Amino acid sequence: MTDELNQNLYLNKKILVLGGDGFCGWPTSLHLSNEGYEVVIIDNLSRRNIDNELEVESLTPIRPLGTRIEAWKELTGQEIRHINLNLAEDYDRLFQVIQDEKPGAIIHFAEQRSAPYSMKSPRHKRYTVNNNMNATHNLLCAIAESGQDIHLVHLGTMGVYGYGTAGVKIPEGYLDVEVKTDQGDRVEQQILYPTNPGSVYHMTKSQDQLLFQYYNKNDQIRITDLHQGIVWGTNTAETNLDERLINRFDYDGDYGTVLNRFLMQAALDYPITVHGTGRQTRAFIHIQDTVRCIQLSVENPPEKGERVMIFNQMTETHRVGDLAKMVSELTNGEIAYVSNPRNEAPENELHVKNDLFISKGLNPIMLNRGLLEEVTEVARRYAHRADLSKIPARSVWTKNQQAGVPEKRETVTDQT
Ligand code: USQ
Repeated sequence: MTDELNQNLYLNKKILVLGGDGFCGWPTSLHLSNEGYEVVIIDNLSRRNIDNELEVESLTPIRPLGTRIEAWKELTGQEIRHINLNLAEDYDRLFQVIQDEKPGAIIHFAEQRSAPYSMKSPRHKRYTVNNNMNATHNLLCAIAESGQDIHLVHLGTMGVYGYGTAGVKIPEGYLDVEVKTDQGDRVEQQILYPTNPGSVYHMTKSQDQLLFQYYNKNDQIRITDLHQGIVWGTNTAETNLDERLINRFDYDGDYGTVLNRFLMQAALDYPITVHGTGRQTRAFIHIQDTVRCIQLSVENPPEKGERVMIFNQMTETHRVGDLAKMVSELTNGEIAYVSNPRNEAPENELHVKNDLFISKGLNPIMLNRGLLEEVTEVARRYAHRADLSKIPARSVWTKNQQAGVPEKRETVTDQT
């Protein structure tokens, strides 16, 4: 029976990509479509609406989703469909889509993904919790209700672990522990690695883990949870095919992530904003590897009844300050040590296992001069689109933190 189910899952090449218009979702949709999957994007365009709210745009000129999809069809003959629905609010339509489409897999990117955005105000905290928790729960509930054997692949985060070290490399989701029983015996167990989120956003992804554990146990849903590090880079083989397919490049203080921000800052002759000491160590992955990892997960589903499969989707770790120095050397950019707007440890070590993806065939792309220069070139090409007043990170974690504004830009940014 299990073999038969596995076979069906393998043969069913229809995939729903929830959040398929976003930074990771769009290149993943194209990659899977290119690999012969039938892709249906489900997206309520919330990320574009947040750009409107924040009065900022992607540095690269991303086209409307309809134009992107048309361009893809024109170039490759492959059809990608789009269904506009709000997962967190429209359970009935979500259920109907699953009933109608009968996908083999669903990839779930459809969550608010910025830590600074999630910390801006009570409204942003509440939106992030309501949106992310309801989206994930509605999805699990609908898959269970459908009774279909659908493999759910979720984009989680390395941030669920916190960035500390317990004297061991961070394992892939589960920690071996030894418990002393009442009788004094020692029993070995594996538990979910204790979560230690650093923002409301990271907290929602920690909560997701419990939802997965429960629905996996109760309804035997096959689930893969990808604990991804910080993504860098912009384009992939597919988004590079035509300018109409170009991927997002977030550079603003809320959505821009650290390495892409440093490269963009240097390209625009803006100081490279290192928060605090710069001795924070984080995990990284290139966007091209993100899409490969998603494909590998789709093609290696857990067995029916197997516990949630957790992969650490990262390829290397770096200290933020070392990245700043590397970018500075590459570009002659100036480094500014600014106030850290986040409530985070000033320094940490980070050692992470990523054996599972390597065992499935990932040949990691490591940080290299050529790829760093490619991002810098993209940033230079679209430098005229940048609004410098949007660069500093102004979302503070508590009243004790201050915005990360480089000193000599204080006057410029305060005027805007
Ligand atoms: N940082 C700077 N200067 C900047 C921006 C950031 O020093 O201009 C520092 C931050 O203080 C932090 C580190 O760089 O110590 C990483 O910040 P980030 O914005 O690149 O990454 P983060 O907020 O952790 O979130 C991003 C994605 C999120 C994903 C996460 C993976 O937005 O969706 O889950 O990376 S991870 O960091 O491994 O948890």
